[in-house]
Amino acid sequence: MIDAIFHFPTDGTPKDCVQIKSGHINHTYLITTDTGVRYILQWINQFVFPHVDKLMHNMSAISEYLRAQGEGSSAMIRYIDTLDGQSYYNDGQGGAWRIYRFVDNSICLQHPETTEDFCECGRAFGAFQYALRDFPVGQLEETIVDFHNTVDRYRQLREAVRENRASRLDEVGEEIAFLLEREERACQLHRMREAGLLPLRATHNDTKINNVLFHDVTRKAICVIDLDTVMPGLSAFDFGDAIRFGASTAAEDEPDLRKVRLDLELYRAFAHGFCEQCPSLTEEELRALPLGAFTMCLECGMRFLTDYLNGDVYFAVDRPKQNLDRARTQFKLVQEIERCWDSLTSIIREETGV
Ligand code: GN1
Ligand code: MG
Repeated sequence: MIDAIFHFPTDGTPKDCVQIKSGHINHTYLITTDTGVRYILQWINQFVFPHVDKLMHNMSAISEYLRAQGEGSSAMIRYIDTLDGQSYYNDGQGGAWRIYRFVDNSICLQHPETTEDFCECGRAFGAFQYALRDFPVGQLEETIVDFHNTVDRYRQLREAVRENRASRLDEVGEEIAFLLEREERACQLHRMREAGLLPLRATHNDTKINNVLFHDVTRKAICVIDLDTVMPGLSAFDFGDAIRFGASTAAEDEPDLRKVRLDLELYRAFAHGFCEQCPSLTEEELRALPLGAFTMCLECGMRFLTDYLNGDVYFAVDRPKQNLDRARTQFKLVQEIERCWDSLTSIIREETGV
């Protein structure tokens, strides 16, 4: 049993502990007590999130706000304070831990099993964004500075190329050329954000389908989870990141690129659910959604490639070259988006009238 759990009040004595292997940053465990109550225990990676207090501040600001709005607003899990009243447990050895009660009847999908699942995922993230439409974004701490600043991500790539810490540069010439050719377009949303051409929203920033809890019987979304990266951002990022992960026909680290395609029916299903539940999106925001998909695939691929060059220090890997495979699937998706561009824009038009 992991000692950290004993620093929280639990119903019964912790008995079983199983690690849940999803996510590349934090570690997650399912704990069951002798009275059959289940908890999710998480170890927060402080290399990635050095300011755990900022992150927990955002959680409580958002949950208080949503609760005050009452019924109809997006549901949220509740973290449980430690026995001495802290929002997380500091184990004194660099580890920060937190828990919440497992949500009964909930399941987590690694991939949409039907288009309806993905439409429902869109509804969940759309509703989340809509519930926070008037949230004062200035109250949010930036848990990771410059998280979706694509200009800065290019700077980090160039630094990794210069330093070539893991001596892997020779392998990735083609990938680097691919990124440099697309730099201007990849940075377009960031520049529009800086110029104030798109509204700054409280965005989730990690909208993979496995960050939505579904009801195991009804398949309706219960709530969105993993709010560590909720920060001021663009709606197109949330839309695009969900498409990046959920509308791909293959796993994020699939080595056989022939299997990686963009599924337009899934794209449409997500767009339908997202826009239906987030009627506050402006016309400019709706028009920016396809560019959000392009930007998120490219940026995420660039982050995987940068980490590969740095020696896999950020994203957890369980085999060699996994980060390179991840980068390549993202670049294949970028090519798919370029190839299907007209369909992507007309689907948004058909779904929203814009
Ligand atoms: C990371 O750990 P996970 O899977 O929730 C990453 C996201 C990436 C994602 C790629 C804080 O999220 O930004 O899109 O991997 N989170 C952080 O799968 O960097
Ligand atoms: Mg996550």
